[in-house]
Amino acid sequence: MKKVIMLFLLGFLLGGFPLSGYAQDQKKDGASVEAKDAFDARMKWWREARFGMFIHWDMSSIAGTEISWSRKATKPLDIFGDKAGYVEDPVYDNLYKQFNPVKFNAREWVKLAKAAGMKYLVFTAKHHGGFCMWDTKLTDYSIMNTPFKRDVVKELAEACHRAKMPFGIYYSQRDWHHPDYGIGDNAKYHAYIKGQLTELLTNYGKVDVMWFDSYGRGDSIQYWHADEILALVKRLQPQIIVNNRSGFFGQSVPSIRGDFDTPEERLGNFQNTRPWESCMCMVTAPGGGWSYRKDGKVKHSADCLRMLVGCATGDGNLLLDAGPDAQGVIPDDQAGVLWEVGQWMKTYGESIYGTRGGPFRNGGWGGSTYKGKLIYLHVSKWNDNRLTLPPLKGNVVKCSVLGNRKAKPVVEQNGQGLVVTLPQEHQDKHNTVVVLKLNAPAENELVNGKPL
Ligand code: H79
Repeated sequence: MKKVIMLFLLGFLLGGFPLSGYAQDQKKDGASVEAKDAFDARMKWWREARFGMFIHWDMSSIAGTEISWSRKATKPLDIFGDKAGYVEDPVYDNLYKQFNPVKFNAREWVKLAKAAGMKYLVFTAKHHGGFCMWDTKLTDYSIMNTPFKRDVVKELAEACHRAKMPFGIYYSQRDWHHPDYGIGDNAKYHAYIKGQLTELLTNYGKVDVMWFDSYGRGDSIQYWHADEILALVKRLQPQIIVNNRSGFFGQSVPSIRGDFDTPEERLGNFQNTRPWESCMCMVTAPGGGWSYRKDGKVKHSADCLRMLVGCATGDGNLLLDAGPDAQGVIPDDQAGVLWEVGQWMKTYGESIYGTRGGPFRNGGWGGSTYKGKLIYLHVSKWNDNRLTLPPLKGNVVKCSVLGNRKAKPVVEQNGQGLVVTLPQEHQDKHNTVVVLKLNAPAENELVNGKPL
């Protein structure tokens, strides 16, 4: 009996005061700040992964217009208002009745992500339009009321678990379909969100990433109670990694900063003091390109690789987005780019995975990553056949070009700087990866943690 009471008390303590808080946020009450070691341990796989797949998908793929944004309705509280209305509400709101993506195969998606060299996957369980891609008991506006009737979140979670691919859930707190969001009974909407998150974080095994996407206007804490929601998420999945959008992103509140920053549709700046992840579309289309777009144009694989290298050299991750079609298939043009990216990663992946950005600050010439005693210079722009960088403390004991055994780069070092020379014939037109081996850990080159 005593044991039961103890356990109950412990549960209450764990629930009431989440032990896993945030390393960077010193709470004033001194309670429950996660130690740096624990934070680093929790973030380890994610940091090493560097590259993940984002998937935006629901019945908007039938119209081939932008997910949620193309629903013409006013978007209550949304900071951007109604700028991308294409589909009349009665049409958009009935699309789901025809949604029957019979070619959907979760394992194929995971296989494709793996082939691209992606190390985790984040899926839109619910976007701003409010349609739910799982078997939720809290609304009828879900995949279970389509002709398809299959729990897509469940199938994806299972496929990821089976492939040992960390699985993340995107959940939009904005919900332009729910009568209580922003304009109705806020307490009811708050309960709805908590109920849905409880389903998502209880019924699908381990969830590795929680990707929120902000509320519309309103105080993150007083009105939206984002701190309470975050505590619930952490209680249900203690090791989960949460982004910085659990509140209203127009308002920065330390207690809900989460674990990583989220530059959107742009590369993040160099930042090694706090993890970050750029989310970017593989497809370019007016007003978006996140979901399947019939008017979309897929980017070139070289552009996607530039984005990935830009993130890694800036010490961040890239979450590259794909938009499957109404059949449930990632279209050939997108799949082709993913495959090409994967081919590159086979040779050059060691300069991305498990590295940190630096010790040189990235810039017009390219950028660098490091791991142990190795520095990987990702050079996109040579000055004829030379690259000049700030001096290093350590000695370069070996220099080579990744994927090109014939190239013999020459390194000269002195107090003024470091000069790498490589004949043009060995320069890659997009990115030459030069490997410098030092006689000491590359991390020592940082000055008070800052890049050169
Ligand atoms: O899910 C993706 C976007 O739909 C979502 N976040 C990513 C991950 C997002 N929600 N809000 N925003 C992005 C910011 C709003 C951008 C906008 Fe627009 C620019 C709204 C109006 C102009 C996008 C482009 C929608 C219409 C045009």
